[in-house]
Amino acid sequence: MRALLVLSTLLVAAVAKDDFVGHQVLRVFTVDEVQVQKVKELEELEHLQLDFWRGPTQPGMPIDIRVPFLSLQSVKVFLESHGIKYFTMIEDVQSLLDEEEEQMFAFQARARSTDAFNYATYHTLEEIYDFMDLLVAENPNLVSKIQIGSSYEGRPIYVLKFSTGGTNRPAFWIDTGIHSREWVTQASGVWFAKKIVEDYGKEAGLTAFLDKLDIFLEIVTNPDGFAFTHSKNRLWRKTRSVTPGSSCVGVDPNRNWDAGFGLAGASNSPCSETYHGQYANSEVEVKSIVDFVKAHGNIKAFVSIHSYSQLLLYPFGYKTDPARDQSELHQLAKAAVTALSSLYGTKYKYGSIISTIYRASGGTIDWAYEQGIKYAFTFELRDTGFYGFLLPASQIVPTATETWLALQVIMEHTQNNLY
Ligand code: O2S
Ligand code: ZN
Repeated sequence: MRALLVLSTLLVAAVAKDDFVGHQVLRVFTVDEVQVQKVKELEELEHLQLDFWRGPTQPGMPIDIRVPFLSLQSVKVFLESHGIKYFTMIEDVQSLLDEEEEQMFAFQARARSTDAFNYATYHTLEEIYDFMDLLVAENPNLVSKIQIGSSYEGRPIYVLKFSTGGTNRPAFWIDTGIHSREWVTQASGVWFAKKIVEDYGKEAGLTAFLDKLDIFLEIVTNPDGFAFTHSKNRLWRKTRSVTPGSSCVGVDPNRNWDAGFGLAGASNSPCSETYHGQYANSEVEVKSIVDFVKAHGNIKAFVSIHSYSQLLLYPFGYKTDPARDQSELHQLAKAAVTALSSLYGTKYKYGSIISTIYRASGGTIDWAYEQGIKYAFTFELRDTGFYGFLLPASQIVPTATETWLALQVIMEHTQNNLY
């Protein structure tokens, strides 16, 4: 009986989702470099199991940390003893997760067309993959689905191609969801796909664009991670690959590209959320894009979408040198952000990665830019931290809609400045 009990407890633990009861997200404010260093010391204490939603950068930049219930006391005492100010931004992470799950279940019905699809709720991997098939079936002359590879765990990796013909036309790349927990990004990717088929032939700008260029859209760029956010841990960021010799799983797919790979701005530790992996392109989810982009050879813009913080960023992340096209990229970012804000007043900051958030090496758009793809941008969508990764589903459509305005500016500029 006892053995049975132990066994069933183990089984439940293996199958059940991780819970975040009593976990809080603290927003921490540092005033000087000494305090920043103190917070970095916290980051090194693996037993606390802290999850830095926004890592320490310069003094004055807010730091967001998810703190498990059992670490709350020690973290708060540590901060207070060093005179570091903070407040509790999310009181109980689990209660937000419960609301999110309830919302998803209320809209579970399987859509039989993309018109019936609910864009205002979060979806599972299966639902998004079904959506892609519906979209292709409904628009066979505009949309096709390309499998560019298989994930570490064997899931197909799909890219949607929007094309009105021609051969190897100049192309515009968009990916969402490379960090699996950034759910508003995959949800926005779905919305963009529908928007493109709706507007083609109706809206002059997009129609003209698609008469000259193709669009590639990878909605679920990290399928294993995404499946894991649904089945086990809503806050999983990395891939799900196994590192020999470590019990920690996953590589940060935004530190795994061959651009300043392994330099400052990524972690050597397999347990870190920013672990760069054993070598550049070790993650098949990254390698599949690299191979695809190289084989294509005519991609002119590369936009990689993350959340959260409301930023529009361009290279570089791994070095302070300005990009050769810095002034053009800066002007373009400004125009894009202005368009985005025009809808609901959502405020974005913009600039190079390293000057705007932090040093980050091995990143997607640094690689794209160094491949000669001039219009390389990363978005960090809503919000600025009130919900962080747990953005309520009611904000999906507004977020996607305003972001589309910014994308249109970048698309039009790309179209008018083909090189
Ligand atoms: O850490 C990250 O990968 C950031 C973006 C980088 C360009 C620094 C995402 S999570 C927004
Ligand atoms: Zn991200």
